[in-house]
Amino acid sequence: MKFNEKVQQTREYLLSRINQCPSIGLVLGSGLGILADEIENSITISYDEIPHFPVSTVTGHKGRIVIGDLKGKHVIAMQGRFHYYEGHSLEAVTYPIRVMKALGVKQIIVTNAAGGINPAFKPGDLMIIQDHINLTSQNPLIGPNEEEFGERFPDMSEAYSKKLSALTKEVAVKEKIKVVEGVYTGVLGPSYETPAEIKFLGIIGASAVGMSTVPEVIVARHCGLEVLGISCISNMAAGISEQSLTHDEVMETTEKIKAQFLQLVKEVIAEM
Ligand code: 6GU
Repeated sequence: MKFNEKVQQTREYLLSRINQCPSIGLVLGSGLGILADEIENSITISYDEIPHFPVSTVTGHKGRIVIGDLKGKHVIAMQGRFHYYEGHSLEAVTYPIRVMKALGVKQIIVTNAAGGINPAFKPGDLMIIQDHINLTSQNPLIGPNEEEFGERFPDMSEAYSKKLSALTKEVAVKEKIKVVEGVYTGVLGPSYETPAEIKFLGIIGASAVGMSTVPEVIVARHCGLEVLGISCISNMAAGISEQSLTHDEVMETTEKIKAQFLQLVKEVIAEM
């Protein structure tokens, strides 16, 4: 079946379950899925019910979408995303972005847990993503161009919306939430980086590193979605702090920062 036909079938199915189309999409990273629990008048659909949707496996990811109202906006949230390191193709990893576009979404907020490389960062910081470096040696747009979605050579000169970043900074000041800004580097994982790799990433301009977001943002820009990216700095990367890295530390820090993360994103949505 042709790619766009698949997306249309997924869209038809979701439309049959909802009564209003979302305008904002949320991709919720490790430990940040709780934002979806705040959505009102919500309809929850697990990924395995949705035609052509991949199924998630990593712990801390629920694997469902929640559609409803948040701060006066109609939103669609992915609680649990797909990662390349799980063995999914990049087509699968980015499929939900195409589905959001097909449902009428105009803006997306992508969130993740990331390792801090900028030595001024602290675990628990919220970082507005200014830009990214794709270090995956992969690109989700490889293959015949999906003309229905966008052009062959999409511009990435403003991958992350300056307008939405500025809005987020304003909201953070108003809400007295500390935010930092920086460049997110996307790698494949699943092993964390060595200290030498982190030193290299720092030299090339990375502020933080993680295993998601880049493929989704490439596909989002291809189809013209406006993107806001927020990283929760869950730990410092290898060699930046003495501590060795564990997924448990990532989950513990996100647990602590949850309240501020929720408040920030909700107030931003209110102003979008
Ligand atoms: Cl240190 N590295 C990567 N690749 N992903 C992470 C991380 C580090 N910390 C949280 N996610």
